[in-house]
Parts: sequence; C-alpha cells; structure tokens
Amino acid sequence: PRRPTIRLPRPGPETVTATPYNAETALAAIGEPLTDPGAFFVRNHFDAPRMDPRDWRLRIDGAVLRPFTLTYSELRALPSHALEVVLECAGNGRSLMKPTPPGVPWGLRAAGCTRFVGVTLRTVLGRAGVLSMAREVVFAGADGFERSLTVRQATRPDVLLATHMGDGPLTRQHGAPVRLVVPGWYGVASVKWLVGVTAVTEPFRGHFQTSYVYRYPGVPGDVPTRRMRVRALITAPRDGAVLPRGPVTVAGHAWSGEAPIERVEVSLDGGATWSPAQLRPAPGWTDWSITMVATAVGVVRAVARATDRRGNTQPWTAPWNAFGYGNNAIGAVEFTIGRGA
Ligand code: MTE
Ligand code: MO
Repeated sequence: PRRPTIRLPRPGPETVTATPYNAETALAAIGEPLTDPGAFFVRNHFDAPRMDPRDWRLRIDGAVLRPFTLTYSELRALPSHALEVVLECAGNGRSLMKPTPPGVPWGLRAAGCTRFVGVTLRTVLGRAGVLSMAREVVFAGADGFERSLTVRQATRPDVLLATHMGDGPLTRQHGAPVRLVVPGWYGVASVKWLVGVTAVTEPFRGHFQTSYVYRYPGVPGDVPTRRMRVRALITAPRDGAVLPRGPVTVAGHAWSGEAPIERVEVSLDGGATWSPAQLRPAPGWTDWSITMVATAVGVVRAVARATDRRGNTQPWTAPWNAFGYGNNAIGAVEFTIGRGA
C-alpha cells in the first residue's frame, strides 16, 4: 500500500514575545520571493482586536468638509489596487545592537514582503474633502494605537486602505478587516485594525508618534523614523549550515525605503574584496544571488551590503540610538565548508 504523504504543518511566524503577540517571519518562509501571510512577522503593542467586517465602520472626520462613515462593503465597492510592499519593523535588528537597547529583541526577520490589495486613502480623503487648514491626518486602530501622516504624505497615490494580503483577506494578526499600508516606510506607519481617520490642524503628539524616533546620545532633538534604511538580508546559506566544498550560492532580499536597489555586494573575506550579486528587481523587495567559490575549508563568514540609487549604503555599525531603531548594519552568516563531499 502507498504510504500516506506526510504533510508538514505550514511554519507559522516565530514568537518573540507571547503577550502581546510579536513574532518574526518564519525561517522556512524568509527565502521566498513573497512572504506567506501565515508566516509573516507580527508586531502588536496590545492584544489583537477581533473585528467582524460586518460590524466594521471607518469614521472620516475632523477638518474635513463632509465627515462620513464607511462600511466594509462600501469600501470594497470602490476601485482597488494591488501593490507588492515590504513591511519592516523599525526595531528590526535591535538585538544585534551593542549594548542592546530596550524593546522587542528582534533578530533580522521582523520584515516581510507581500501583495496588499486595497483602496487608495486619497480616494476616501477626496470624498471627505480635507480642508486647507488641515496639516495632518491621524489614524486610529481599534486597539488604541494611533499614528499620523502629513496631509501630503497621506494623499500619496500608493497609500492604501488594505483589505487583502497575499491570496486572501487580511488576517486578524495583520489588522483585519482594514489596515493602512504606507509603502517605503517602517511598519509603524501602517496602522492595523483601522477605525478612524481624522484631519487635524496641529501636529499630532501621541505616544507612538513621539516614541518611534531616533534618539542619538548627545544629540539634541528626536528624529522620527520614517523611510526604511537600505538593507540586504541573507537568506541562504543558513547561519550554521555545513556545505560541501565547491561553489556556494549566497542569496537573499534587499530593499530601501529611499530608492530602488542599485547593487548588492557579497564578501567572503571580511570586506577586503566584494563581488556584485545578480539582482532580480521587483516592486517589493529585490531578490539577489551570487555563486562564489570558498577557497578555505572550515568556517566561512559571508557578508552582504546593499546600496540604493540614492547612494545610501549599509554601514558596518549603524548609529546607536536609545530605542534601537534602524539597525541596518551589514549582515553576516557563518557556514562551514567540509572536506570531501
Ligand atoms: N497598528 C496597530 N493598530 N497596532 C499596532 O500595535 N504596530 C505597528 C504597525 N501597525 C501596530 C499597528 C508596527 S510597529 C509595525 S512594525 C507593523 O504594524 C507590523 O505589521 P504586521 O504585524 O502586519 O507585520
Ligand atoms: Mo514596528
């Protein structure tokens, strides 16, 4: 008789903190061109609300001509757009900063790339008629989380009220039924479980607005975290892998919120010599790979460095800051090349 196929469970995200739930993109899923929503990293500051789309309402109010309330089916009836987007937590890489600042101790997989489908925020704001006195738009999540964008940022044509992610509707952990998606910006801007959109005449000073900032020691003034810093993430070989002698393929993803990726370089000798990887540019992150020959037998350390078209490149050490944001230091993996094989 035929043996039944053994079905491996789909790898879920890997828990970093249980309450509230915070998890990194699963190792088994990180190498894929698009991240399975079921394996996609989760960053929650509170318990994830449960919201039935039938009860969901979005209130659009404040400094607008025509405040109104939108239901889920009304939103779905508006023209929709699909966008491939990288989401990355500003705290990605925090645990690699020395000394490690307080906060969720992320490794390097607080990032993912997926296809979001939704209605442009601009369409909905246009219907409300934002008054010229308005400076910012504040977004409220059902969990109490709030963030703002300037009116200019909020009316960019790629800012979405997303209802779908990957092949299906948004899941609870990712903000169902509707979340904001701000491409190019650290994930904190993409408010989940969105229930309120309020135009305001003064800069918003809420907790999550004033705490997601770079606070450099000895430098006065906090700098808000906005666009994602350039980064190459190595997804192959795995850290700790044992490989036969011969060619080895080093591969991963690269992205920057500032500009498209210009190049990714890999070094096997600690940065003495760099080889350019082949890029597969895509709307979301750029996949890259390069096949190299490791001459040494034993432990090999591969490092990868991305540069974007604005000339932003990864440093060996990112500037330390009090909350551990934006650590885009050059990443490394170590693997062992065995004899024989
Ligand atoms: N929105 C709400 N309502 N509550 C939150 O805690 N976390 C933010 C953002 N939106 C958050 C939120 C942060 S810091 C990040 S990095 C992203 O959601 C993570 O999105 P994800 O969980 O879908 O990966
Ligand atoms: Mo985040």
